Amino acid sequence: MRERVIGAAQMGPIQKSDSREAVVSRMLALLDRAAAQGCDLVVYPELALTTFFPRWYMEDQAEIDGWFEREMPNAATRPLFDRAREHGIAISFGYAELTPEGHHFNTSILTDRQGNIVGKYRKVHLPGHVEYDAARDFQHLEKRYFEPGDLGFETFDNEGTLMGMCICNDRRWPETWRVMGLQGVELVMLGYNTPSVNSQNRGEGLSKRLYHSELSVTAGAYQNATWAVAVAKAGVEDGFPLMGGTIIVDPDGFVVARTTGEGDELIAAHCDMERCQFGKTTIFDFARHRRVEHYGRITSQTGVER
Ligand code: CDV
Repeated sequence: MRERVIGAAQMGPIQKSDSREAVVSRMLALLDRAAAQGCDLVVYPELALTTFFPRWYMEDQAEIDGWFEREMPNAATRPLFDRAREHGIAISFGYAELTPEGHHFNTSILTDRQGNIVGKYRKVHLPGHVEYDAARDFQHLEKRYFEPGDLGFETFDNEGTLMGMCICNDRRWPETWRVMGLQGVELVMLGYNTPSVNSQNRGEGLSKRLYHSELSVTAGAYQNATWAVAVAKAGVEDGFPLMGGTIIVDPDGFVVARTTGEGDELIAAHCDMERCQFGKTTIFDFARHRRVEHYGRITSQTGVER
């Protein structure tokens, strides 16, 4: 399939007390809307099945593990896989993964249109901190609850489209996009939970936060000549606001569809994968133009050095 109809299924807030089943029923409603619009792929947010639990400081490992899924699909999510198969829609969504070996990851999966999982990604760039931080307006404890992903930025041929995933903070790192760009990626899917307020700078303002998100995604799409879908979980979760700003971006870096609110909302766009070819064969023809002899610092160093 070279032309895909892609749906971005923004989700409104999920409260701490909401069950997985209640959340999945909202995801099903969005999926039905996507089917009515002819979508063949639907992308949901990061940690789509629960509230953004890393804002809560927890010490009890059993309580922490309660936010994680031990298998996928499981009893709560099976209806989503079944409905997607009935509609012939591929899906991608994020969840907290607890592996049989006891590892904890912030994960996204991708299915084909028959409901088979054909791709998995585990978040590499984990923001936040490990211990309770009284200096912040609120906590962001991803570094406490998750290990950095161990799967890299793989791409997957999903029924003729080369797809890759990243998650939330990953979108702000050009390395994320370029590693997928170097595999010829045609569609990057990502979900996010981005607080509307900067916990370390409450004066920052929502418009700047929305701008930085859109800037990251449009630049990543343009510089790698790929379609991109960035999907928010938005609205106020137990008093903590998350921003919206869900967008679908073309390989020239232009936004072709965007949400308007902070609730459950489905947007869709016709995305011709052939449109990636112009950028990939001209200004971003990597084989002709990249100068790797000057890029050593990218992989040999993390912090700033002179
Ligand atoms: N879930 C996230 O990764 N959120 C980060 C916030 C903490 C800045 C983000 O990059 O949106």
